[in-house]
Amino acid sequence: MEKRKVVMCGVLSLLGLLSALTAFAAEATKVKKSQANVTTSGSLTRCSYHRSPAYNLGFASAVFLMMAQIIASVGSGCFCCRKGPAPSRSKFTFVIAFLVLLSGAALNDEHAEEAAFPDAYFCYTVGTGVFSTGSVLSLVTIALGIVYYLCLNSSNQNVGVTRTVANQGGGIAMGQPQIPERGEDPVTAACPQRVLLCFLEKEIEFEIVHVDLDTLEQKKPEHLLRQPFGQVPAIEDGDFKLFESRAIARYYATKYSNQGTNLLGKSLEHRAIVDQWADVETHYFNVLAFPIVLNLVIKPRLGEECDAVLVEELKAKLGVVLDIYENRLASNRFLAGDEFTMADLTHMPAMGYLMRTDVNQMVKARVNMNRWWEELTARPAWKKLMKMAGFEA
Ligand SMILES: N[C@@H](CCC(=O)N[C@@H](CS)C(=O)NCC(=O)O)C(=O)O
Repeated sequence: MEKRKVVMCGVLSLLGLLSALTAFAAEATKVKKSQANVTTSGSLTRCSYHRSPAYNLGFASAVFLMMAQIIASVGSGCFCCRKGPAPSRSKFTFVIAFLVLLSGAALNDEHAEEAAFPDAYFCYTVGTGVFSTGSVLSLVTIALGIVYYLCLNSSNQNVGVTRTVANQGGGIAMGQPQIPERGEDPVTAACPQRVLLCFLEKEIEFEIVHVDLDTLEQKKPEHLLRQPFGQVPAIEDGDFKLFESRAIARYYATKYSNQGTNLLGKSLEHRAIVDQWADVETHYFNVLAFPIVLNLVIKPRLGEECDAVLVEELKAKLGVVLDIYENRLASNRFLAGDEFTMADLTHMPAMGYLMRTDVNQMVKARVNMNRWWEELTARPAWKKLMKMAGFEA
């Protein structure tokens, strides 16, 4: 289990234990009926007792419980959503336990009350077992909270997705990027990979915040503030926020034009050629490559059926596009000329996935495309990205 999950479960268990122990202590020290002083003088009856330790203990127990509930909700990133197996049940037991503990505590405060009708008078003290019930309900609430937190934070090794947060201060070059170790959250989604590849080529320092597609974390209000279509990636660069992987890559390539690989081109004309082939990727290549990857890679992982007929149609159309690439690469080392640029980079994530399917035959059959792809995948930035994606050791 990840360290943060272990810490979270530890904190919640500790708070649960404290809540339960203080509630049991309140049970042991509560005002008993025999300790209430009932006196009658004339027509007036008076009930009085001193504040017992159960007042503070019951109150402390309710506070520990509330802290645990808030921490579990914040940790799950979900205050009022209904996903997961236990949210509504944990809220129900929380409310009951909280009210039982608070009202039990209140009935242990110093008390003095007079009644004019002795026959109708009743001296209220907390009944036996009230705090114990609160204590058990606290434990149940926190156990459900832990289950809920773990469910909403379970990471899927195959379809992990990334929200990328740039972590560069004041536009100052920060030297070598810090490559996050291959951990439990590999960056497998193609669009975030485009941005990461740009960071790696440009030697930009960054921090990754993973967004779990399996639990639809990308559709949560806090993520929609960054990406209103409920997708990844999105970046934060100080106060500046941006979504759309291609726009993000262009933004960083421009902002850090003086470091790492020049991805944008050297002259007005060269930049226009780079843009032209980058646009070809968006409008001719990706519209075919994406649904092929969806059907051949993503759907089978999710246990969904692949549309084989559609894939064959898409492959036929992709062949025409690849012929144009083959022709271009016959006289150019890279798509926009002699140098590796954004035009090549932007193809790489989807190409990487296509090459893991039988579409790789279509590339291998084209000599220049094959040579181009081998050169692209030999780049150190790509190798680092593949490690982060969990594809290579
Ligand atoms: N045009 C967007 C596409 C973003 C996109 O399709 N992201 C996928 C992952 S590659 C995603 O978030 N899928 C989850 C979903 O649509 O709910 C970009 O390039 O950023």
